[in-house]
Amino acid sequence: ALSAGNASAGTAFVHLFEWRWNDIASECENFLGPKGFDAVQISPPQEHISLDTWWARYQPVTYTNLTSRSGTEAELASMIQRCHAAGVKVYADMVINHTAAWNQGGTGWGGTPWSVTNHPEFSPQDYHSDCTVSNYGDAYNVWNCRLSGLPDLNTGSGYVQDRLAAYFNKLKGMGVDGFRVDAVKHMAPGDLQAILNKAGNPWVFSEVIGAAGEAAEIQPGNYTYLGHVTEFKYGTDLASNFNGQIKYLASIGESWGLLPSYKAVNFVDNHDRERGHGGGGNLTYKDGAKYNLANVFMLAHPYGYPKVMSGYRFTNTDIGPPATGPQGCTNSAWVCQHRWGNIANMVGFRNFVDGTAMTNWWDNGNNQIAFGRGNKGFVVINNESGQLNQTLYTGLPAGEYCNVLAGDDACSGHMITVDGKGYATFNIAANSAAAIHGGAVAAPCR
Ligand code: LM2
Ligand code: CA
Repeated sequence: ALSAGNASAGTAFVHLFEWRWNDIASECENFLGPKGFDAVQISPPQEHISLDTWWARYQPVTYTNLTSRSGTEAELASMIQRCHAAGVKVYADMVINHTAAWNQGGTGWGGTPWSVTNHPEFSPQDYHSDCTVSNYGDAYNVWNCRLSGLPDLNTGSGYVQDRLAAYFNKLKGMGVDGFRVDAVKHMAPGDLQAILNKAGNPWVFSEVIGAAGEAAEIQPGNYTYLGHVTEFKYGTDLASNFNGQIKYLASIGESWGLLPSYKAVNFVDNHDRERGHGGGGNLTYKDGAKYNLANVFMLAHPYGYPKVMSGYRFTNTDIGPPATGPQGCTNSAWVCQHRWGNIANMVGFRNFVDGTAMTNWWDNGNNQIAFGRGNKGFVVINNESGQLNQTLYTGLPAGEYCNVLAGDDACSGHMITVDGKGYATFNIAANSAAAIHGGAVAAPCR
């Protein structure tokens, strides 16, 4: 957590996928901090292969030269400081299961020559013997063979663990607050545990994609003792219900086979899923209003530690980021989901209602729902193509509340009146939502 003097502890974070360090620093100052985002997940900061694909970032060339498409080590260090000053934590994406493979060799982004048989930082004995990940019924195969042909580091070796821990420690020394660990399903839990121990046990969330029918040892629940774990089923559950009937979301949570809420990093989509990599079935920015509403639901509902995806427009699923940066999200080549008014203002909602349970659920038996968070906030979601007109019990104290989803600024939208008995009337257009909370009320506007 950040030290005293910073914004209140937050509850949700954003992945600024393929953003440059300098652009992230500005975004922390101009938007993420003011809107109450807890943290930003950044693209992998290590040196990677030179190729105009986003997935080049997942092919490490060195762990010591922190020069990447996002910028230099000095720019990385400066960004971390500027984000901290804005009250935003930084989570680095750690690709430690494997090193580069593409074309068997080349020159890294930072100028380092490399090849599969002569890696700049590891020797042949630092890798598992060559075999292919091919049988998800066999944990040994998934952990110790090559994922997509990528040379598989022997993460059980003390030497390899020391080198990888040194990478963690370097980033920690620069101020990184936590880590997304990539491809954790492809490492034995004990291997990652040893690496994290050598790195002083930082806050992490492990990327483990659960799938029925696969080996028990590689399921997400086997990694929760190391920290948070990605909950991929959350996003596909949201998609199937937003494409079906959202009334069923009344019970989403552990009873749906999801990880315990306090261990889960949940998301509507991520950088892989929006491209159909590693599976599909998620809503993405291309789904427009439905995607927006799914994010509103995620941020309003108490489950998990949600992550908002924010990337760039694409048709080709391999292509790297636009040549010019987002420029404060004025460059439309970037989607900037986190700047969509509805999504960002729900971060403020989530921060305000933090610690309260879901209350006062209402639905129309179909695709209109509403629920409260204790007596602090209330949200109404209309996932139908017709208007919603309802007077609902909100549980909130009487007052004039700002509909934080009606305008970019919390108080520029429409006002919603909660009467002395806790009821309010909502008139909500098709495929949109309304949200009110005690942190955004009329006169004085705060
Ligand atoms: C992940 N999670 O476990 C990342 O979230 C995912 O984005 C990564 O795959 C994966 N692990 C490995 O870090 C991406 C991408 C792959 C890509 C790899 C390596 O989804 O398509 O594979 O990064 O860059 C690419 C080529 C593939 C090729 C491989 C090796 O698409 O055809 O395999 O590189 O050169 C021969
Ligand atoms: Ca492995």
